[in-house]
Amino acid sequence: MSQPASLARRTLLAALLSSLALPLSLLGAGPAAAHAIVVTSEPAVGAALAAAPRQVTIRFNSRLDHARSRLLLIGADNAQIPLPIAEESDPVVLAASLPATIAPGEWRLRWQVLAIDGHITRGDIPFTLKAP
Ligand SMILES: [Cu+2]
Repeated sequence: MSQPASLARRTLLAALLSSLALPLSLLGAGPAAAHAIVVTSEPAVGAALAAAPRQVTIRFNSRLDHARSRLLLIGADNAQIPLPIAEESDPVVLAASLPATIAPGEWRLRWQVLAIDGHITRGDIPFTLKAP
């Protein structure tokens, strides 16, 4: 009678351990795998544009929380213009309209995004608007 009982206990223990193993392995793999980093952007890093873009678009490797992500346009004088995040159906894309007129010169697009894994990443995309 003790044999089946201890077998049942070991089976239960094994089941408990394997149910723990999945969340633990997800925790181990998640942070490194899911940080949002830029895949492509429009304008691209270092772009020299002849005309001011109407919209900026940044594509990431991970789904974003758009409500908790930010975009700033920073001029050569370090003035910061917050850009309202556009409604975007693609969960990995951050987009915003630019002000109607931006002056020729050096600009930086500063992004900060919250990925769905809960981690915040940020970076700059510098570009130049050439004088006409
Ligand atoms: Cu992460």
